[in-house]
Amino acid sequence: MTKTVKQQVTYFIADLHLAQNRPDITACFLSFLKNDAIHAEKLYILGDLFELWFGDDFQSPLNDDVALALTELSNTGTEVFFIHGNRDFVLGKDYAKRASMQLLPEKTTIDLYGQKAIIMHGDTLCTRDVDYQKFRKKSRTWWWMGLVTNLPLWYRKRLAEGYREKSKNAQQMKSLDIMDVTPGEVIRELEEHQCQLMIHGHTHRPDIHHIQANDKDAKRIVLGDWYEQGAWLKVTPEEMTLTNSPFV
Ligand SMILES: [Mn+2]
Repeated sequence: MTKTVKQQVTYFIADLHLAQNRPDITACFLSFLKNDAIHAEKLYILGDLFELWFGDDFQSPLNDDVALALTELSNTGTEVFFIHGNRDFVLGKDYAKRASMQLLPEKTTIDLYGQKAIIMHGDTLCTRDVDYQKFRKKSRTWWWMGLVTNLPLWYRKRLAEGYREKSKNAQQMKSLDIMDVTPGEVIRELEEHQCQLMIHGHTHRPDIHHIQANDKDAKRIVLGDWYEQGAWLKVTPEEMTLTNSPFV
């Protein structure tokens, strides 16, 4: 495997929602890995890489292609990190290993070219969505995880698909406000972790927000989703840029 020379570049992506029936998204992702991420030192995937995850024992051409492409990227010297999203939170150590991704805790602080940043999927910031937070709390417990991962695969598929339908319907009923982050929760996290920079996805509202935390200027960067185009945040020691890339 040939190592390639890496630039001082770090990429962040989230909410690709890769699915068998959306080859356009997968194609855009694979081209991003080959043409962009390959030049970077690090790639952080902040959750919802997959639309659904039934368990690491579920084999599909899509899961294989993604694992292979990420492994090829890692082999060139680009480090790949993964934080779970609400769609793929049962993605486990086995698949992470196959895809050469390093699993990170749901809230992680990193050194981003001299600046401390907190990174996460972003669903925990939506505290006004009480029903979802209740489900989240339950589904992250060891007993729930143990229970679910021991069910037969066909039953897990049915559960996951049912969960997606339910959450889609519930989302239509909820106000746009509830679906966005709670501003106070953002500030609380920045202050708890003594950070002036937060990067997350989940809300599908890409933007760079200038806010105040710890009595100083702070930034909250929201990553875009991949439903209509590729979307990533490129960070260098000089700048941070949100970019869209049309599907070809
Ligand atoms: Mn999400």
